[in-house]
Amino acid sequence: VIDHGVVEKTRQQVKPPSLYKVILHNDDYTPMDFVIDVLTRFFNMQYEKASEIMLKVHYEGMAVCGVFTAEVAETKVQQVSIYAKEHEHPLLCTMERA
Ligand code: TYC
Repeated sequence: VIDHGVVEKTRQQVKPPSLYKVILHNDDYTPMDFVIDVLTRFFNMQYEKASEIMLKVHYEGMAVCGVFTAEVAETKVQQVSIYAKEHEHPLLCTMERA
């Protein structure tokens, strides 16, 4: 019996995207209500979850607000930074590889 089927060997060429943690940092000046507003506005959190994360940042110095692909994480960092500047608050938002 002769098998004329085509032999194909494919590489796994689609790798999962790298993920990034978006981090909020504490400072002494940004009002607590503003941080809660940021978390509800840009991270789609309910008020209760936003309050919890805000307090974690306040007491522990920083907290992860979410984990995203690079482009989404970069957009979140930009949106938060611009929004904080517009309101003249020193709130710092950064990202790091998850
Ligand atoms: N530490 C701030 C205050 O006491 C509140 C605060 C929370 C600031 C979280 C920044 O990412 C932050 N008003």
